Amino acid sequence: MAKKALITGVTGQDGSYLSEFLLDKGYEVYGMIRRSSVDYRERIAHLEGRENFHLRYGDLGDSMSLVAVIAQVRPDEIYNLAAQSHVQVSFDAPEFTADIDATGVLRVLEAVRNCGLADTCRIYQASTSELYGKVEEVPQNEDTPFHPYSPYAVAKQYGYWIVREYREAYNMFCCSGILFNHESERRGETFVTRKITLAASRIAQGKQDKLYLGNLSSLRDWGYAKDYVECMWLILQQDKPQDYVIASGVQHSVREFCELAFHYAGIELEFKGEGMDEKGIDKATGKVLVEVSPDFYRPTDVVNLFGDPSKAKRELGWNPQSTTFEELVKIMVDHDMAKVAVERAEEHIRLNLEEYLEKGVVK
Ligand code: F7E
Repeated sequence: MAKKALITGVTGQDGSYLSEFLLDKGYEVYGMIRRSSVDYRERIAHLEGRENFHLRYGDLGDSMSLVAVIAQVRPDEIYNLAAQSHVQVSFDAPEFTADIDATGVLRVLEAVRNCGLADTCRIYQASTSELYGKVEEVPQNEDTPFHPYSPYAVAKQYGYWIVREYREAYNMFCCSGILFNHESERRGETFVTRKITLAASRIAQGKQDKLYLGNLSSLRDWGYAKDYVECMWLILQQDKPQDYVIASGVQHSVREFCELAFHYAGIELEFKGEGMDEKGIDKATGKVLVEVSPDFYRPTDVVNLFGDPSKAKRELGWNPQSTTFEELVKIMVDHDMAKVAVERAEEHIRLNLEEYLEKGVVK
């Protein structure tokens, strides 16, 4: 019998890659989605209708729906990826963030217990490097103390500890993957990497004049999301439930990400000035293409994330460098250059059609 996996947050970047990964492994995959009048299923549209891929309605804010889905699916593995995952948004919606990212985790664990699956169902919790926050050591590993530095991180810290508590109190097989930033061509457009690769592609093709960013000096450990979902699965295949840091082990600044993305889009940038006056200038034309805006600064910002993935390498046999930073940026820029080119072609066709309709060439 095929194993059954339930993925919350299936419509997100990680949910879509994990679904593909588990389907390839022969799993029966159940994705949990929320009812919405807006279509947000773009990332999983290609999977809908596949024999082993099913969607069920449920919400981390609604215990009854979780119990109903879990009782019906009776999963062997649950991947709890659903969250309010935007750090900046968590300052504007802290209560909602706490409800979903903290209490939501508890609701999943309790639903599993209430369905009588505590001894058989393994649970993966999407934890985060944001727990290290205002970092107390560099690089960060599984023993580094936490210092959460946003409402998002504080909520996620509850999620992390409640998973540990259920592991110890009820002997449940539940684990956290402490994932550092992981990006891809499917990344949401308001996270800094995707915002940059899309803007670089639009600027290179004459569809945007400037990119406004916040803290250019912020340091991150960026990996490829497609590689990271394999770890989620590996963590649940171990003999003992444990938590793991998943990171690339390489650190870059937002500024460096920007320079490389523009380079792959065919523009050589150089940064001049400091703080709010820093600007990214096109070396060839002297035009200012990147500026700093206070709108993208956070009340408290995490500025030095750098993961040590030694344990994952050693115990999971995982290669943190199977996609390098340079390859990641290139994959994202290539994708967005093509996306912008298609948008331009569509716009061109639409404008021509409007003109032909006006002139009566086509009716
Ligand atoms: O910011 C700085 C910003 O929003 C990265 C989530 O997946 O990873 C993600 O959280 C850095 C921060 O991701 C802009 O201040 C500068 O220092 O791409 P981000 P994040 O906050 O690191 C962790 C692991 C998670 O768990 C989260 O769910 O970039 N930054 N200028 C900017 N950030 C944004 N978004 N926009 C800017 O214009």
